[in-house]
Amino acid sequence: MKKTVLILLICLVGLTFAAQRFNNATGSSGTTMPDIGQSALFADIFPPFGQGYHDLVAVSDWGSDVYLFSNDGDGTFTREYSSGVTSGGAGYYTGDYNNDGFLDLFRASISGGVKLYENNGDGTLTNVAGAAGVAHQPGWNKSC
Ligand SMILES: [Ca+2]
Ligand SMILES: [Ca+2]
Repeated sequence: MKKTVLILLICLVGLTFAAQRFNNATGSSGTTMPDIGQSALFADIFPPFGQGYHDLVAVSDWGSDVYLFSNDGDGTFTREYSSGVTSGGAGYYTGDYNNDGFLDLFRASISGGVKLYENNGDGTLTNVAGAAGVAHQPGWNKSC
């Protein structure tokens, strides 16, 4: 009896791991970028908020461009060109620095300094690094 239960448990664990596969959906999701990707994160940056569809921020210091994609909720993304976030970097970090309920973006860069983009809640973000006192950070900056 114990041997049968053990075999069933092993089979269930094996089926669970077998069901967790990843497929490359870059092309079908609309998130192709021509530059070498250096860092990326998923977060609820663009409206609508709170629906569980995290948006994508991908960046590279080598390409000097940032790729912001809003999640369409159907497995595809739309690139956001008018968000106000215009430059690449070594990485972005997200958090709600001003506690207004909208996730903001902090950009680190190898050569371009740091930027703090405050989320306006309407699909745009504003660089407030100067007002927040974090504009000039000499040297290489990197985020996770
Ligand atoms: Ca969203
Ligand atoms: Ca905020």
